[in-house]
Amino acid sequence: MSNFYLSDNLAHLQVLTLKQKIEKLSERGYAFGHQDSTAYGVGWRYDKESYSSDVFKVAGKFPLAYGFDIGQIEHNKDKNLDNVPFEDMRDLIKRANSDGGFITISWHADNPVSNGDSWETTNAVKHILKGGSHFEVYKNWIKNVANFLLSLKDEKGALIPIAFRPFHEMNGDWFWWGNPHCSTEDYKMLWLQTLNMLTGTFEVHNLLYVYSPNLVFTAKEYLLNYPGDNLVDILGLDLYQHGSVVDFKSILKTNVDVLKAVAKASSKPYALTEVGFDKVEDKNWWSSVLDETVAGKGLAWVLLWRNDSKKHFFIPYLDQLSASDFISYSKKTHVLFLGDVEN
Ligand code: BMA
Repeated sequence: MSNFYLSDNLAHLQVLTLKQKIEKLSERGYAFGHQDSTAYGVGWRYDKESYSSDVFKVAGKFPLAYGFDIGQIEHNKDKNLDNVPFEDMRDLIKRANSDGGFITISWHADNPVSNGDSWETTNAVKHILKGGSHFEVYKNWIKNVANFLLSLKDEKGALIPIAFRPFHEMNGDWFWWGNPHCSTEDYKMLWLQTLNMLTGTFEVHNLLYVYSPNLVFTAKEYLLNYPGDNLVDILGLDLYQHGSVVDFKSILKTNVDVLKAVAKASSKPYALTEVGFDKVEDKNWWSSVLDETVAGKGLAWVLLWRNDSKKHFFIPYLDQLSASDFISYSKKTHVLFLGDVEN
């Protein structure tokens, strides 16, 4: 059931249109998504001359959902934490958008108190809330985030709508915004403060807000840090295979069922905002593990993580063990790639 409510009540029309596009496509299947898909892959990097993706190299089609990460924009750096120049990222976002794809952005922010990276877990959340010692530092970071988001314009000069996914996997212990390092109240306050700063102070109105915990077993766990129905547009979930195929299928099923139940109760679209099996060491992973578990569940998109190198990748490269299954999988009519839905 769709509704017109958005977390940002001044959101531009194209934000609502994106939400509706996402809802509509989820009636037919799920969008296939990939992180940094066109920025680099195994053995290559984008160089302005050639536009590609490991998804395209193997399956002959581009993804429908494009993930990017703005970690390091907080310091106004030229490149993100994985060495993608922000200038290129902007061009790739424009291209994906004009081709009919949609964009989701995560933010592996550094620790604002210790200046370590996202995985440096010195307590920081309470210090960046209003009244805290690092509030001004944080505000300045959000200004840099806002400037980047406001620079994403299409060829007609209209702002590109983005499914923004800050402070993800907050129920894990690996990021400074994770549960052991801040209370759930402070997490929710951080979400509200960030949304208010972006929309109010810096007038960013091209975002849908996506909430994405990691592994859960119950709806109660899923909702532990949930900022509220009026502050979230899309419900997400991140989950990776670490153990056996059998275990992962059962965990994935539980997680998708929880996600679906919570999302149905709040009438919001839902997605697997990160998923994958690093190095895909299973020949039939795409058809027999991923699709068999997630097909027909009403998910809006399923986003595989990045293809960094032969040591860290989530999409097969040519000749990789799972490449031929990936090709069959990509032909399924409910797995939606670029060109499969009307712009
Ligand atoms: C992680 C890994 C890291 C990367 C980070 C942000 O899951 O892929 O290598 O820096 O995501 O993209």
